[in-house]
Amino acid sequence: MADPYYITTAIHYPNGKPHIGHAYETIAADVVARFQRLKGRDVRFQTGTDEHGLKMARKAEEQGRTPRELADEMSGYFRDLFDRLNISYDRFIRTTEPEHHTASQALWRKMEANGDLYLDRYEGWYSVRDEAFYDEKELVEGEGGEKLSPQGTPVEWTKEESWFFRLSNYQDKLLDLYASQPEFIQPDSRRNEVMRFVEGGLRDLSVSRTSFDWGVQVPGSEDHVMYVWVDALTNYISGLGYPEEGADWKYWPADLHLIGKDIVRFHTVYWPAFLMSAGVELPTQVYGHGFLLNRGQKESKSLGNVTDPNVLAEQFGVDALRYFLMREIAFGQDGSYSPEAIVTRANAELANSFGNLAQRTLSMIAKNLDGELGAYSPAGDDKALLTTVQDACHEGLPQQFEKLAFSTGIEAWMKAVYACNQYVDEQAPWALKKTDPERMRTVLQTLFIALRDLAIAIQPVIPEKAGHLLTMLGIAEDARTYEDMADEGWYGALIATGYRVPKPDPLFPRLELPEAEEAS
Ligand code: ME8
Repeated sequence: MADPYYITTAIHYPNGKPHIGHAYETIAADVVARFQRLKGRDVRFQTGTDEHGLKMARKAEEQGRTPRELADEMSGYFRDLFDRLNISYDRFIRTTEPEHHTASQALWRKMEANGDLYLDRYEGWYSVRDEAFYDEKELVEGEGGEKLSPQGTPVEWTKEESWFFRLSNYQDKLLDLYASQPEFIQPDSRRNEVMRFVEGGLRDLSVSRTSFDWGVQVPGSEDHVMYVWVDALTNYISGLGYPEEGADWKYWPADLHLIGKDIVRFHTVYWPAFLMSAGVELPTQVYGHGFLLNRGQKESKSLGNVTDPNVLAEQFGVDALRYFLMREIAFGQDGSYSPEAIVTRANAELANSFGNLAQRTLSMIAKNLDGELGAYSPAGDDKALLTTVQDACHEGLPQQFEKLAFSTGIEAWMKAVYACNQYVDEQAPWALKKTDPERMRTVLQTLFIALRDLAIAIQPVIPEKAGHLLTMLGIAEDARTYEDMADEGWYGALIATGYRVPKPDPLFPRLELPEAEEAS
């Protein structure tokens, strides 16, 4: 039985259409999910939409419709985008699903039974945009002297009856958790921030609202709906059927909650405290990635620089976009994108290097060898190249991907691609065609063998193109895992079937900047 692996993204607020940050996070999670599948893990990958709360209620009101209408429409855009980006999610959860309500109420009852919930009055600051309560001392001053949350969003004074969660009781337990499981919060910089926050003292948390009703009803308290983060975090277990421990419960605890840096506190302070209170095992790791910026700036409607990720996918192709995002930015840190940067990176590494390598190798085999490969007897140079490629594909890339260091992993892989191109230039198989056709055959065979590992290894990042290349290489769909890379007998087996390499179609056409971009 394969070892279960459970990865989740944040669930996204469908108060508007998805933006590039949503695409970035979900692509990164997809790379991990595909990577773990290729390693043989039994992967469960969950994403979805976070549909309750005041932010949704207000946005719907502004538009003169119900929150449900807004959620239904916008959630559809998220799903469509993720399908278009080739996101291999197993479960797309919506927090308005009745099963999710049941699960949230079950978790609530457990926390209540543990003595961690009490009724009182909340009086303090609330940011609707962050859906977060803030202490006075955390607030910052805006340009006009107004009070803002530490994220720079408006806050409003809120006063109402509320249920409270005894977060203050969990301070020591949380500090013990961070100390005993240093991997629980990653990267380390985020871990340090959270530790400082918790060491500073924890106040009990307001966990229900009475001033609106768009949420999960608090069991036994008709006038209260749960604070949106309580039900939102519960998605990670409701999506597995909680409170029933059915067939999908084997995936809990999650191996990785992949989220952005702005919501680390919710995932590493509140969430483990809720789970401890309810007697549910804790996830293994929360990873807070960095933010994606548009030419160094945060996207916002007022700056007029909001980019629809669908348009980027359309302009540059899904795999080029995925590749760019994983390659350009050191995961964990903030990073910038622009059409120029996408075009430059994709042309240099995909079109000119990897694509060109595949294209020239397969065309020469199709043309000069009539597609027939034949038995292989490599010389020293050939073996050396294959060792370089194997080191990168069997170890370099996977070791880095395991640590979510996508860019460094791809870089290791790209170095092997460069080595192959250098080998082609040095060996000049086109010249060997007349002088030494047997040697030409060996060179082309070597490249063919190298391409198979290169294509298998990079599948998590560019699944469609790598898959297409593997098909052109004659590799069966069930022989494309990382374990398959270690199989030495595959080439002989392929030759035995009489496989003929087809004339290839180009994998990565050179990209051009869209006209509007050129003019600017
Ligand atoms: O926070 N770059 O939803 P959300 C990279 N519903 N990532 C970004 C980003 C950017 N520019 N902007 C946002 C919520 N994100 C809650 C989560 S989970 C139980 C509830 C990331 O739609 C952000 O950090 O505002 C978060 O991980 C995800 O996108 C969804 O953000």
